[in-house]
Amino acid sequence: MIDLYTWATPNGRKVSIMLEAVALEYRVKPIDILHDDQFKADFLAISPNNKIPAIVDNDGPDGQPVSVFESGAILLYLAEKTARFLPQAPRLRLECMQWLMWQMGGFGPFLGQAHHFNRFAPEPVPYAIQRYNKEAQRLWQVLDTQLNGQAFIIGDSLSIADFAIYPWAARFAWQKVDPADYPAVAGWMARMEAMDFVQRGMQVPGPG
Ligand SMILES: N[C@@H](CCC(=O)N[C@@H](CS)C(=O)NCC(=O)O)C(=O)O
Repeated sequence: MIDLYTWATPNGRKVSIMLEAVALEYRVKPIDILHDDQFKADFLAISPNNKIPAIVDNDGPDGQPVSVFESGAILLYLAEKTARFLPQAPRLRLECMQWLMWQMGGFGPFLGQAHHFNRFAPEPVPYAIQRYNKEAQRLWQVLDTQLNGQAFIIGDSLSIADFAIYPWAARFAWQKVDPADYPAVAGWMARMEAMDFVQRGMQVPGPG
């Protein structure tokens, strides 16, 4: 059994989509980041950076419980545990790693800033709005180029790169992006949305 510490955010949903995809049994432990649950001592013991998501796998590599924080590390851990959604062929595996790192370093942190300045900043900050919306458009264009002519991020095989990127793309409205301007991404999003396990993962730990 895996305990998933999460909240209704793109980073959390990367992991719930993966858990649904591989059909591992898991329990959801909501961490309400709007009410500072992430700073409580028992959560800090699992997630030293005070952020969701984190997991505890009660059946870790040596049969003992193990905790994992950072969504990219969790996706890799689960992919290796189940031997699924991480290509074995060296070139494809390398490509998958690169797009996972691209998401972790760019199509996440910068979109998060766009979310913040478009929706949550107590007052409009035009410089920041312009900076992060422009970066969002650039990142979407990079993604559109990668997806052009192929079904998923890594050619025809669905991978943890798709699971990492999709929940961030799904929040396009917060980024002031119209998927219609990025047809390859729009087609890929439709393919992702159509999958049952993606739909289930996107509802964890609730709508929103
Ligand atoms: N690099 C981290 C980022 C995690 C992250 O930013 N989590 C946010 C929610 S999406 C969070 O817990 N925020 C709470 C806070 O900043 O206090 C990962 O991918 O796991």
